[in-house]
Amino acid sequence: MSQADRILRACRREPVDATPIWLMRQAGRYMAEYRALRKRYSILEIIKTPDLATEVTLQPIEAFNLDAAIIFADILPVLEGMGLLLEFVKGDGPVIHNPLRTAADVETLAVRPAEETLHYTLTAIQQVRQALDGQVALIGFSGAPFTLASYAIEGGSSRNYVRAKSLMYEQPQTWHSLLEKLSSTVGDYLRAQAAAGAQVLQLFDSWVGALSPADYREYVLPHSKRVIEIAKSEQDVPLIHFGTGTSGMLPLLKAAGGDVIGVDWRIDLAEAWTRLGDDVAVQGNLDPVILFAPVSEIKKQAARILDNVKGRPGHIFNLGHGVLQHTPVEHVAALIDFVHEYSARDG
Ligand code: 1CP
Repeated sequence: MSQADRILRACRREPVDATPIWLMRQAGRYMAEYRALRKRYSILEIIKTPDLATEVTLQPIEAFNLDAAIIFADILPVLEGMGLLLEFVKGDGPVIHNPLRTAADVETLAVRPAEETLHYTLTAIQQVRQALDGQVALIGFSGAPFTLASYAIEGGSSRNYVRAKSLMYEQPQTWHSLLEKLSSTVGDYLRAQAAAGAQVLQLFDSWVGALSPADYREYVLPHSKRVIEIAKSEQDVPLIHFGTGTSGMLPLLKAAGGDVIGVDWRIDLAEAWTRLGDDVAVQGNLDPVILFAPVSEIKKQAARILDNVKGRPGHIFNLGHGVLQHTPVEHVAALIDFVHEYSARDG
């Protein structure tokens, strides 16, 4: 069974020879190869140059025994295509220079096809697919409407989402019109990534756990649902629906859609799966900080997760969120090999 088959089968809850593993943010600053390239190019230059994006996507594939690659891109360039001015400021993270505050701001946002605005990522996907030659699966991704709206309204990262939530409660019509534009754009972007060769899609709703379940249901769920419907409208590509801090709303994430639900480390994976039900796969859920612990502790914690789901078909091993900067590279290698060895099954 190829590594690509392993993860594609797990998405469909079919038996596999060993639990597939990939890591969110598996390319990035904890790798020397990435830091070397970042000395010469900004993150947006890498993302917008298909040869560079291809090279970075393949760095962790060459270094580790991963079952999937994730296309090197970011969730925020999609906002540029809609008319927002994005910059990654050294040390400060992303900044949107013209954040959305009013109904008039939202009116000006453009909804354009991904082939026009994000062609560089679609080209990179074609190149990576060719390089991987069917051995390792390729994952495409996008930010989800809520998480993107939070950056577009706040103008950057946020702790409490006061501006975003205020707009949601004070101007619900403006909020829904923004999320409709985002869901059309994001759904189309994911559809285009599958058409370009992405074999699995992941929808990152990283910050949606900031909402109560009731607010998620009212203000977000219909829009995420629409994204997933559009994403799968041409091809039945498996989709992973991911968020953090979502233990109290897992069934709502599932109701919005996805073949696989991403689970963070704040809940036992078996408990999460019980809440979700049998008819969906799960991804997760090691705390990214465990990778700073001694290898013996990493193995103990990874074994606990694997024991927790007892080889039940439909588990993709991952962290509960992205690999952190300064994570020891040899710990990442040890985790990946351990998950394969410990979960190896006959057949
Ligand atoms: O070189 C750098 O500046 C390093 C930081 C970096 C990297 C490696 C940023 C800036 N983006 C990326 C690439 C990236 N972003 C990937 C690559 C593919 C892979 O996983 O290997 C992915 C999947 C993302 C997605 C992303 N960007 C998310 C969702 C995932 C998550 O971690 O929750 C989010 C929230 C972003 C926004 C973003 N991009 C970068 C920064 C510093 C931030 C802000 C994060 C925050 O608000 O705290």
